Amino acid sequence: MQVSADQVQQFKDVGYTTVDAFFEPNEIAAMRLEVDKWVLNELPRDVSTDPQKRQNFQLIPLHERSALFRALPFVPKVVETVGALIGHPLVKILDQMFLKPAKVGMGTHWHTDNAYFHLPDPMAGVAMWIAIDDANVANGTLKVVPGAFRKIFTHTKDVDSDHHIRTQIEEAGAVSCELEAGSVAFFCFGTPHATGDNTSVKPRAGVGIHFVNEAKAEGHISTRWQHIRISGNAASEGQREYGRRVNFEREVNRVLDSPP
Ligand SMILES: O=C(O)CCC(=O)C(=O)O
Repeated sequence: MQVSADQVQQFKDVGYTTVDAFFEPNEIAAMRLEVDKWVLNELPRDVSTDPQKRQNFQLIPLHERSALFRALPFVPKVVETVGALIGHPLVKILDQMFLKPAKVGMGTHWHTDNAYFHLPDPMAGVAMWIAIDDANVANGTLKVVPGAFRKIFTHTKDVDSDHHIRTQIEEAGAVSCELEAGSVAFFCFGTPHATGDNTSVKPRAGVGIHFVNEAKAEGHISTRWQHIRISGNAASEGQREYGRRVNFEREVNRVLDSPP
């Protein structure tokens, strides 16, 4: 198992935890190549409202674009870890990539995921945020507010983004999650989080994948979201949803063998 009992306890107590080197170097190298391919094909969209000033590129969903990311939620270490945090049966409801270009990369303002997903229990859902590149304060890594996941935060339209919402946070209580590429942050749907501007000279990408405990969230998962069964009796390794069993290792090798 990739996550320790202390990390699981931290998640349950304060609503987030981080796991260093969650993915192997070859796995994160393959993810990086997928991001390069998307950028080459101009798939990520700038969602900022003032692109002359700052830009925030987003690609959503990923599973339609990438067999690698289609398979990733089914990887045993992902299933075990997410299951240890929120319990089984798991469904994946969203996958997306954020890319902050060098110098002009714009952060994503403070929000909780539950402001989008509306689950009665904010601990019934978790986001897995994967550092595709080394993520630090200078390039706007993920920030979270520990221990605030049961509070209700009012959200309003984010005027810097064409579709996001945001809340206001007292930043003094926030923690920056500095993560090397391949490391991961897990935070529950109630945890306020944000990313900062990328002031560095290199672009920085992160992937967010959202999971829900289907039993705890029964009747509350909107049909707006994906519904990919990852664990439990109805899970089929992707056969039901994609018509074929997924295989992450196969996709890692395929991507590494044919870079864009
Ligand atoms: O990477 C980002 O800029 C934002 C990620 C995020 O807020 C999310 O996945 O919910």
